[in-house]
Amino acid sequence: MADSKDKKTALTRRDILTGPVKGAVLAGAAAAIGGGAALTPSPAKAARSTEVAPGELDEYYGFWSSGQSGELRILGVPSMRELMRVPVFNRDSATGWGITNESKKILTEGLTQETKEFLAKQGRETYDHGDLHHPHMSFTDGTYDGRYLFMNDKANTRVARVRCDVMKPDKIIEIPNAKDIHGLRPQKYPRTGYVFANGEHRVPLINDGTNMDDVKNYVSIFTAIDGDTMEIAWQVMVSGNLDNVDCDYQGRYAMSSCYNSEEATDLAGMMSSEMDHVVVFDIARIEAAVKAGKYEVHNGVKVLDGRKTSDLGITVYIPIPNSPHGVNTAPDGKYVMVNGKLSPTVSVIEWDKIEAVFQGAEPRSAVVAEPELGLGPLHTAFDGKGHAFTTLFLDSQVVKWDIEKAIRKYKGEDVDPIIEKVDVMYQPGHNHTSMGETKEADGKWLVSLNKFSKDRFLNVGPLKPENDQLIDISGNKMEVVHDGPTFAEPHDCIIVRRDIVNPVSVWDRNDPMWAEARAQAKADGVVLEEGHDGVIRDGNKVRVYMYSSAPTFSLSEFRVKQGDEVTIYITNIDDVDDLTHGFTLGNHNIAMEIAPQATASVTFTADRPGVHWYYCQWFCHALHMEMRGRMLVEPA
Ligand code: CUK
Ligand code: CUA
Repeated sequence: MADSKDKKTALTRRDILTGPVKGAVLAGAAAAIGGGAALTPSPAKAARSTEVAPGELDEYYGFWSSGQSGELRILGVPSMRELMRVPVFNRDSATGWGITNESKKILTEGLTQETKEFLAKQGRETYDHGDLHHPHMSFTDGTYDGRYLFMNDKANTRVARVRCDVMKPDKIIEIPNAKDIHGLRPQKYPRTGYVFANGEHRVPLINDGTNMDDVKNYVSIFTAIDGDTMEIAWQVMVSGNLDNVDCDYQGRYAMSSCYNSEEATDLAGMMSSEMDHVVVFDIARIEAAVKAGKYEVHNGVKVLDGRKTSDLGITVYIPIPNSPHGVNTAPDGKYVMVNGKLSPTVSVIEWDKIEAVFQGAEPRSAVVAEPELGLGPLHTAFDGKGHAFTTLFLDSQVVKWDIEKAIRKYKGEDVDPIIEKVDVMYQPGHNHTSMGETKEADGKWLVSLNKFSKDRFLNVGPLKPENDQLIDISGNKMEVVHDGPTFAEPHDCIIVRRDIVNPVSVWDRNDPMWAEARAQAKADGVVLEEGHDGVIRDGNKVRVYMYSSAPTFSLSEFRVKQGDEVTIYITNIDDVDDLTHGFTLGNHNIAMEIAPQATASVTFTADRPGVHWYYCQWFCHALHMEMRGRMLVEPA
């Protein structure tokens, strides 16, 4: 029995980091890192408090991915309090996402025709899950503008947009031709603009089963989406597996890391070569090629050839050691970091040296530094003061280093770019600094999203939470100041100054979210805003309109016949901050949220004769339990 007693007798990493041996171990680590690394343990220094007192507000919004949970999460930073979960690719029991007509429309209308047919044969309208890795905000002039959040679904090859005014998705599109969207970033300048999305896995471009063994001709697909319309602008075929992406502050390029330049389909093959690459996309050259008609149309999308063998001149390939992963542009606008993953290095590329590569210069001439930082570098964040912070997955550390010193070292000077390493618990993937992917990086906080929590929390069984740690980077020494358990599985997050994000508290009655409900009501002579109610029969279709006003539904009962197709429209006429009602119809698989001034609707077949209660499931009033009514279904 591996119990906690056993653990206490052995020296765990936790003991090392908190116990009396800490100083000795850290001193040893300093020696191992070598000269220049100031790692002498400081006497307990008062880190900036992460405590945000009851009633006080956080300084930053954190937008967190949830990986295979499929939702977007909103946290307050620095308290790390989870504020909201925004269902996107998943289904949600609390809000009815995936149940209401309004959410189903968003979840289904962007699917490809082929997917709709495939799912229909499975008896489904849309995918039930998603794998959300990368949430990023829209930009204007190099910084966040508070309009939208964009995010990918790796599992079902989709990209979603969330409106920041109401924090709900308004568009979810499936990307044709590509397979499994992983890296995603919005254009930083002049604005978003494009949203760039990497199709990770290689498949035949015409993937109809006729050419499955022709592995050499598989392609991965880079997609540019118009962030305003959520339509696909163009796609580029690429050599190698696309992983992560970022773009510059000049609006000229996007850059994707590629592992498996070998283009193998098994692990040994994918690892056989020492060098992989990044691929750089020249946006103006691509737009010119589109204008000149140098594309093929596949599934309604313009696809250009940007493979190594292409002579279109829209991409260049820069060799990078061993399966690079994260791509992160520094806030100075000059450099972009490509994280080595299987190589202990981060390759620093100067954006200004890329045009020469397009004109024929040796591709590696754009690399201006390649510091060796530690084992398993995955992602890099910035403080806006010339420092970079890289996660070391295998070393379970974050390393702080000096960008200019790394460049000088690459030129041959005897300097050590590494400033400090801090232990994180355990195995970090992404990290992110406050405003760190904008030109307004402010160097206050760093979040390390750790894939393992092991012994950091009470044991909850074999499946453990992740551990998101908050690090104070405002001083000379990095200091881990908070452990934040999270459920599966934050890959990435952004930390946005709160003045940039300004959601509403009450919906606008004319919101486009329920435009179809409004149009149907109008056709039925019902004015939703005026709190009309009633039951309209239209053949075997029945439309039930009611409004909610704490603590009542305007209809305490309605009657339908077995076999009717029933649509229930509920408008919450309460105009009060935080007065959300709900509608749950017992044993019908129906529940939905109706926030102040919103309308929500749901359609089902009334196939269970008898009495069924509907009730409000969001506690809204002292008489909340009494907020209910009966659906009477007459037998056929
Ligand atoms: S990826 Cu998960 S740790 Cu999907 Cu951004 Cu690097
Ligand atoms: Cu309305 Cu509870």
